[in-house]
Amino acid sequence: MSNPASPPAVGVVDDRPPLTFPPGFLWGAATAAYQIEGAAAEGGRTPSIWDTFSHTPGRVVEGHTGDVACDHYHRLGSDVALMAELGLKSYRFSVSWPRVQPGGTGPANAEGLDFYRRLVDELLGHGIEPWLTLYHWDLPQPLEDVGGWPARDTAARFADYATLVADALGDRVRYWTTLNEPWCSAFLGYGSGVHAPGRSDGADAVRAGHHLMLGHGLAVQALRAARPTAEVGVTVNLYPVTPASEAPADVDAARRIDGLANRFFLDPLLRGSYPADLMADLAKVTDFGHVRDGDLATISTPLDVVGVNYYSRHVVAAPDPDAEPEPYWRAPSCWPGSEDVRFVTRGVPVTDMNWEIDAPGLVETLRRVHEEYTDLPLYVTENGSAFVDEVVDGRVDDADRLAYFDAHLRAAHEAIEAGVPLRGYFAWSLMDNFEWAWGYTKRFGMVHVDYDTQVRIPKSSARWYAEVIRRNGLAAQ
Ligand code: IFM
Repeated sequence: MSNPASPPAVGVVDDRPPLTFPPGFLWGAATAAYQIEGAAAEGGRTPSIWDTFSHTPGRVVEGHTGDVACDHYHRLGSDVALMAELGLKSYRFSVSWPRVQPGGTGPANAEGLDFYRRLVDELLGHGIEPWLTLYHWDLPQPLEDVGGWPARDTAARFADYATLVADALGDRVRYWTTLNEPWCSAFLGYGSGVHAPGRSDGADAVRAGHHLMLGHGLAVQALRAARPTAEVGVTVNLYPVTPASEAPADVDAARRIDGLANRFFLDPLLRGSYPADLMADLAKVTDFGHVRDGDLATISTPLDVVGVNYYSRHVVAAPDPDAEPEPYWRAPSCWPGSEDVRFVTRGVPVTDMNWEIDAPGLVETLRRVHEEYTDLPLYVTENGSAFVDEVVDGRVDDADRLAYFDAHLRAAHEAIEAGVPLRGYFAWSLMDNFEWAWGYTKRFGMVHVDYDTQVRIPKSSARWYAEVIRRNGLAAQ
């Protein structure tokens, strides 16, 4: 494969050295079930909250749904062959709960499990390590109908589901992630309501976050009981949170958002407690009466690995003292109790999601998790960017995305040199897919997908990444 030109821009002298990653570094790419599989009503699968949400007018841009998505359900063989061509060492995918346990309770659906068995066998046959995520946001709709994640019972249902999947696939899957980005499930799903199930209640969002973590802890125990040799972890999406100025009010705004975005999850999962300042911030939203004795011990059940998803940084400022009579923050918010904190843009380059590109933030994030929370092996389980792509003569030259990966891999290497036990990196995403409330309008893939024909075209970033994997590092520029 060719190694297309990498950043920086033409005319800029680049003396960056080649970088080599530690032996055995796990190079991968990630996807999620609802974003790629399609076959929404096939093989015994029943609706999840995302089927309901995406079929509700006005919820997803242009009314897009995951009904067909990338049709991966029917293209598993050729998709894995493509992964092998790119030289992936690992593939991180998620299991669709309503495909393997329709309705979210009761026995497993053999046809659903067979799909994942075939996927895993195909991966292993190509020497690609399967990395399985149990929950990437597709709660079976009947569980939402009886309360969803704000209801405590959902945590127990999740552990039952974990046992079904471990019994079926535990003999061939080594790496298990319980939840992907519980912040999104809780605060986008039940706070701002921009994600499924589209509910907007701060107290429900906080309860959902707690029960997601409780479900995680119970699932870790279930996985260990079913497969003592499994390597089990959780994936959190983390952001450095920077105050817009050194003014005490801005610094306090950063503390609050850091509490909700990062410490709400890191502290219970890795320290077995909620931060006192966060609980004080949330006092006007909830009395934490949903937390029962023993929950935090369950939530902090020891793990083998921690997954970090990193995309960008938050820069925040204190509430606007001149806010209008009907302040913007009356709208449903994903920051309960801190709705009035302002998110500031710095004018630095952004991706097509309007997210600031901030590679040093990855170093900061990984160092923080390692230095403040855990000695466990860390994996970047997602990192990537959406940009507008153009197919020209059958090629997609995605120089922006390639530069984003390059900068973040250099950051990952810097973190390793600073002592972080970073063991692997998964690009988000293997291929363009259903970007939740944005439907198919945002492209994160290293592989371009034509949604009319389902033709896949590896972009320049994919060819470049293949070369990175082959060298186990970055070439001198
Ligand atoms: O597409 C999502 C993914 O499902 C979870 N992490 C962030 C990605 C980009 O928004």
